[in-house]
Amino acid sequence: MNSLARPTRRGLLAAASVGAGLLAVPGLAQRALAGAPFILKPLPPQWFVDFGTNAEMRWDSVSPRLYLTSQERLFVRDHVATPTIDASTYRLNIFGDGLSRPRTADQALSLSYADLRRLPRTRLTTVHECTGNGRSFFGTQQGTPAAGTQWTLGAVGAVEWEGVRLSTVLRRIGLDPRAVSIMATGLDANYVTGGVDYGPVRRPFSIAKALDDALLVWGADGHDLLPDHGYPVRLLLPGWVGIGSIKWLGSLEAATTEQTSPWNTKWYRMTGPTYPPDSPPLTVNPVRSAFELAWGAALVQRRILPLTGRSWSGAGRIARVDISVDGGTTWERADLRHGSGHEAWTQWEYEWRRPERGDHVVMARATDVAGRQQPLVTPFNDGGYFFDAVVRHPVTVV
Ligand SMILES: Nc1nc2c(c(=O)[nH]1)N[C@H]1C(S)=C(S)[C@@H](COP(=O)(O)O)O[C@H]1N2
Ligand SMILES: [Mo]
Repeated sequence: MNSLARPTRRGLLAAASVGAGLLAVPGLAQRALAGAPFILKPLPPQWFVDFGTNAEMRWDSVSPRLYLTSQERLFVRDHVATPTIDASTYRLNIFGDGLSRPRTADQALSLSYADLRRLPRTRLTTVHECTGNGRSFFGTQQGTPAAGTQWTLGAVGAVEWEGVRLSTVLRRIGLDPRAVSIMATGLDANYVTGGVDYGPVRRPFSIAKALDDALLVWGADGHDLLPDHGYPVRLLLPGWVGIGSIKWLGSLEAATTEQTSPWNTKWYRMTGPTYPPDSPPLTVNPVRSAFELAWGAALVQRRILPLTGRSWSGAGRIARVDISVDGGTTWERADLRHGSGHEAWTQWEYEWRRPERGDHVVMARATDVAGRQQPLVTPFNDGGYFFDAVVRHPVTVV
């Protein structure tokens, strides 16, 4: 029977592809042995590369005609596995000494799914991206592999979210003016790795971000969130590292002191040879670009060969994109397609004139409105975060 066969295959696939490292984790090993999938939505191989607990979108499956990424096409990044949460019993607990009337966890203000959905709703389109997007290129392009999911460039999407501004919620509850940080904690199982239980996935963020554009999200692309993307409710920190957007949001702790979790001290900050030991937790995403092409795509020769793709930045819009079809020797501007009404990623097109038959390396290099330009080399960091260098994309003209 199909519904039984699929989880089994996925469970085995996941176990095989992640290897011994993850199987040392009891929760994951049990799940794999039980044949349960980590990710619940279908991951057709023409749309996704399946890494077990993670799955990346294939850029060659992206239609140049569609600006937005639907949830069914969006990458998934789970530390453990997607939980199934009942919206009718779901609660978001808000507490901390940073509220104008301080509350301990036991005294938390508890909001139901229905309470949240009654709040004033807003829609916002953002680029949603994993901090480790592009990680594989530290190895394949720069010769220094970084451990972690070997994403190419598909751990990203442009999503139209629906929810309520966190500032609306916090203002209604009342914040202490001395509050500086908020800890967001997920309801998924504890993250256990290398024999250490790090507790539930959680990461603090600044009050400034909370009061600026952070959202409590219950929908995307006009539908309820899918379980894999945080159903019933997730946090969204626009433009910031994906880890900040805690899925299956269980609690928010507002504090008058800086808070820490392994997700802002041990992971998701820069460590390694060229970084100081006290480098700050990562926040705003860098600038990146991708062609809407398979790796090593075979392109049929014609007089003018259009190349399409997208560029994006955590800091704002894309100001310009330069394309090279000769491995970086010469560059020409791509045509940017603004005016889609959205402010997330920028679609572009380049007309490759008279391409010769044979192997080529095509490259796209973006600059954002903040003046940040993609470098040609990204300095190595242990976590393999923020690979923002221009990717050397091989193609063959046939
Ligand atoms: N509770 C919880 N929130 C989480 C995660 C997680 O494993 N558990 N993964 C984070 C990471 S690293 C990323 S990149 C995004 C991925 O969101 P998506 O799976 O909806 O694309 O969720 C973030 N929020
Ligand atoms: Mo991530």
